[in-house]
Amino acid sequence: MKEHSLDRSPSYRLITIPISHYCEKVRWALDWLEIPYIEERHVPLFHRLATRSLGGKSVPVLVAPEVALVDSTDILHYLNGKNDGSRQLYPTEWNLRQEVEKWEELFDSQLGVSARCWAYFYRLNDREAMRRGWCEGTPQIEQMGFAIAFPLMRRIVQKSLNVTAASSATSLEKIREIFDKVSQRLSDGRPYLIGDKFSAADLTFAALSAPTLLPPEHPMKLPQIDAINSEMATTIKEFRETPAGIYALRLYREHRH
Ligand SMILES: N[C@@H](CCC(=O)N[C@@H](CS)C(=O)NCC(=O)O)C(=O)O
Repeated sequence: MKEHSLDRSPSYRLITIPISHYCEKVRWALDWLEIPYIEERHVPLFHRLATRSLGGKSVPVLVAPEVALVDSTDILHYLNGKNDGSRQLYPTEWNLRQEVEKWEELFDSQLGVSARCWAYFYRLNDREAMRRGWCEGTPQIEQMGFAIAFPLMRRIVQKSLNVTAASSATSLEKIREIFDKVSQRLSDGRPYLIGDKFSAADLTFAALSAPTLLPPEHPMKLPQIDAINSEMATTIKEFRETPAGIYALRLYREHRH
């Protein structure tokens, strides 16, 4: 369990799988809004023991004093009003807010799913990489479960997410399409996707594209580019050089502390 505040009793508990980029989206939102929380990490499959009783399946789940929220976007909406108001993830102006939500939905429903499938295609067979991504900061007993059952866990994840050479290729096309869309949007020199402020749309793009960019400021220890499969590394270098990639890496540098 990782405490992100000096406060002895934060009101929020964030249930995660360490490497999950949807969890990183919420972790980043909490950090950026400066809301104290405790992160409770689980190894995949074991996470269900924590999420089931809270009405969810997937992570992230945010347990707040009055409610448990089981979807990253619902969590961001909820958190937006929970800090001192000096920072907002959604603009107050209705039209701008609609736009932020539209981009966020595109990233949630397409980029996140595609980036995960593409990255797992290269990483899932690397037991040590998966141990780092799935086990860091999780309970000892779950880490023992990983040590014993990794081959089975890998098969379940492979099957449930349909990770194959063909689906990875299709996912890569989708990621490129979204990167092109974002690059196009930024081509007039704007610093952020909507308006002149960092918003949930920017945060979601950067967090969900992390598997395709490996930002150095990511709070998980992501692999060095020289240590991964060369085909994957070449594609990451390509993404890093696109306007969308440069922008996401800048967001990590400037807004992820
Ligand atoms: N729409 C959800 C998606 C979350 C999601 O796909 N989480 C994955 C981890 S990246 C997960 O928990 N998978 C395991 C499961 O569904 O049991 C959100 O935005 O919170």
